[in-house]
Amino acid sequence: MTPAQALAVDVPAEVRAPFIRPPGRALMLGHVHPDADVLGALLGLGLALDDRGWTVTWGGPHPAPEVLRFLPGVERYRRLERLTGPFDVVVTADCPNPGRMEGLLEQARALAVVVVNIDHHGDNRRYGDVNWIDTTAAATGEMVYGLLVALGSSITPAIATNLFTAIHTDTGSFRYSNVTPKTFHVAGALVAAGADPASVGGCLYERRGPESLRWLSETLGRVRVSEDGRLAWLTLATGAVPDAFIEAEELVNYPRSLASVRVACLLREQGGQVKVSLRAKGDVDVSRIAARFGGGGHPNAAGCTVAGPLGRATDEVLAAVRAALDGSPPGEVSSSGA
Ligand SMILES: [Mn+2]
Repeated sequence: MTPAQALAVDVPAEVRAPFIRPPGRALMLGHVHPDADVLGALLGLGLALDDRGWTVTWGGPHPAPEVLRFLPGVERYRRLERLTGPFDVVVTADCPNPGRMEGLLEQARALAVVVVNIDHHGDNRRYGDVNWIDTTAAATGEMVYGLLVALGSSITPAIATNLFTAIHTDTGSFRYSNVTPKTFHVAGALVAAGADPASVGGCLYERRGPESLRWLSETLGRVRVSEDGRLAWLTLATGAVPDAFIEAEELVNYPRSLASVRVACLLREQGGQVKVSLRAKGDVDVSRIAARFGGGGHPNAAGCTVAGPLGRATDEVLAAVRAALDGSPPGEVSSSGA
């Protein structure tokens, strides 16, 4: 197999079609609290269109978080309330649930010729005019790379950095079970195109503020582990540590990192509600647990929002996780992830 063959990605013609036309107007629409896969995919694709002469708007219900302000072009991603169209194409990325765009999708639909929904979540609700859902992709950024290759777009260092960062974060730095040979081929091509792994890793993980280790110790002291060791959780009441710190850290990875743990939970109180992050190591499908509370995600990484107070939400979620653990066969813990 030559590298070129290995990199070939099967992109359906209907996904390519909206972009094969004279330069038009495009909206790259993100969802609430955009992460690196959302931003990297939208910036990577949008910058490629921009390079081809398109007029591109980027944004969503929330701005890009501080920790991702290093992404090339991120200064063009804005908080959006009222959209000004028309748009020849609207792209959503990594967003299974249209409700997470808080009304912006409905506005966009009225202003757009076509909505292209690009995602790797199996529970995607297929709300686009074109729906490209590939659950074998480690990240939406990996899919966008394939689309750009299929379109014959040149991958600039700025585009490569965005897509590489999307893949880097969604794979837990290439550690999770979603990593395939294709993931490494795409990551390799992106590095060849100008993404700098040391720089991206440094920006993501080595820019903590001076207070953050104190907050981290405050946080780690709250991790609880079930008697049988299979379940670990972390609860954070409003104001326990700063929001910016929580958003900059994948705190659920600390309870997850214990050898005996099969499901880890982070429960974070926010404005009367509790945001729940669930992680599994392969033998419990946490997306099904999240779905019971109106959320969703991947089998090994999912989330939902539950009504407060924190104590009751914690009891409800842990009960659901315990039931799922009891329903799954005991056995060895496989190493797998988001
Ligand atoms: Mn993703």
